[in-house]
Amino acid sequence: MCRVGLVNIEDSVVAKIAEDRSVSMQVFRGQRVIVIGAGASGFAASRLLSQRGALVWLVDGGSAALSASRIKELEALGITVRFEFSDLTVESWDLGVVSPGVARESGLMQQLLRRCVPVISEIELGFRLSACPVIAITGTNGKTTTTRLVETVIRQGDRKAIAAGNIGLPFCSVVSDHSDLDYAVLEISSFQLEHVEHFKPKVAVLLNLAPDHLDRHRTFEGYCRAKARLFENQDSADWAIIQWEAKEHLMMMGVEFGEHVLTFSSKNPAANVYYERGLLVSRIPGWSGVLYDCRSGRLVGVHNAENLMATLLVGYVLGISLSEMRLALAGFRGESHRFELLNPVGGVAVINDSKATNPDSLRAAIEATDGILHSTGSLWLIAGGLNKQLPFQELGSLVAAKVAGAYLFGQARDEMAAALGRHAECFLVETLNEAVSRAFGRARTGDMILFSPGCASFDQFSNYAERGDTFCSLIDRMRSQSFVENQKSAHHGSQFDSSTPRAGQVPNDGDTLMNRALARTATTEKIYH
Ligand code: UMA
Ligand code: ADP
Repeated sequence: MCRVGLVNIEDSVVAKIAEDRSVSMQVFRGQRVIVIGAGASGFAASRLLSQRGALVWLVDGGSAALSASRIKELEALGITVRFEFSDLTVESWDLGVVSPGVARESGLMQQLLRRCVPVISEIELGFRLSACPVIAITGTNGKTTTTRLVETVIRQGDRKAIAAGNIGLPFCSVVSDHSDLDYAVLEISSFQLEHVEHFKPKVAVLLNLAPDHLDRHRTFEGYCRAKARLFENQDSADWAIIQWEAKEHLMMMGVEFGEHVLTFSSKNPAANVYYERGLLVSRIPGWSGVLYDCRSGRLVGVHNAENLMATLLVGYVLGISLSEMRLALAGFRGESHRFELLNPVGGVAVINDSKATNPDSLRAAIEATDGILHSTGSLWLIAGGLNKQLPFQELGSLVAAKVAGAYLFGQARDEMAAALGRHAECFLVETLNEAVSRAFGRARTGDMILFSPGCASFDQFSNYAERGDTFCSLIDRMRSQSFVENQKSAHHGSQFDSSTPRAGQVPNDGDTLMNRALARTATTEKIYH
């Protein structure tokens, strides 16, 4: 039984969850289960299955994503770990459990599907073996932020909740290690929804839909249909919380929703909760009026207002009081690498938004500078990386209106310049290091440098976090150079051209640290007009 009183979800329903799923717990005992993909999900799924009495094989078609000690840990539990394909043909399996990164087309999956072995996702397995209500959050952008927000709001007071899923901690790990949760708050990717069967969140949230992961889903429609699977098993005891525009889109595709649907929107005041000049306003009977003033928190931008609206609606459905939610949100600092305001350098504001890995998140970041960039300041964008075959053309008018110049690096730089070069000056550079140096060469006091790549990181970095950390280190270096130059300035004030103050107070003597850095990169630059 759930320990908190739910206003809108009946306690009897919550009690039944444990009952229903305890039946399915028996099902795995003695079953021969093959787990595909030896990464975090595969490790967690194998361990959980072994705990529940299954005979488990963990196979991987690539190199080990697990350390030798983790593989040993699994082998000690009696789990067979293999990195060859050939093993599959000589065994028979009752069930396959697939990691999210393994596509249907992969060799291992094809072998199982050809042999008609039923396959479920790691999330589905976790769901079948868990005993607490699930709050599931998906969308193209904002999943991690909203998952953390919801976890924070639920934990305010004496409620036990853990954020898991695509956020990094596999749901199966949570099921193995925690039996006393009030809620599991799951960030759910489109990949994780590909092989669900009974997955049925008590509260399902869809934040937005924009093109992403088309390499895996082939079309935007295929991607949207994968996301819509979040709602497919919901019934009259469950709740769907959906961005107004995403709901309209899915309904046009013929997707149907259950009885309890709540909408939110930053653009459409017809939604149950909407955004109006910094305020989040509800029109839900019995819960109407201003819910939250976005200016009282630390999250910047209309995109974050949408994340907050979704969070407040989850809290409403769970029966958490507004005062409790406001208290929780007041302390929420945001996640690293997501429109993260760094300390300014030489009067130039700097934002690290390394987690922006698609054009829509880049759009959100440029729009979010509105509230914080001084009206006379210029916006210098640093973007690029590995494009996921997504279009940048639609950003043209926004870039024309807001961006003074863009420094483009990585594999996608030519493509981005071709799309945006008519709308703003675009400078092609080889690396992030060069982009930072050149942007600081142009930025003046009152300007802003926005690092929002709009692309994946894998062409030059291991992941978005390494890319963001690299950016922050480069900014730290700029800051210390700025300090040195300022010290020099204090001693030789006349050396500096005070009419054109620049980031780091670049001296005009032609031989400064900044100028030397610029000289190193000048040869690689092309300018698009
Ligand atoms: N592998 C195969 N065959 C294949 C593909 C992969 O055998 O065809 C093997 C690889 O060799 C590797 C293992 O599978 O050893 C990796 O499995 P995985 O890619 O599913 O990675 P996990 O470590 O299990 O991490 C997954 C999610 N990864 C992906 O969806 C790609 C993590 O999301 C998630 O945090 C984790 O489960 C816990 O739930 C990451 C992600 O990038 C952060 N997600 C995408 C995103 O956010 O855009 C969807
Ligand atoms: P996800 O887990 O879906 O990738 P994150 O919260 O990690 O989402 O944010 C990823 C990127 O998207 C960041 O650049 C962030 O600033 C941006 N972002 C966050 N919320 C939204 C939203 N609701 N709409 C558009 N962009 C968003």
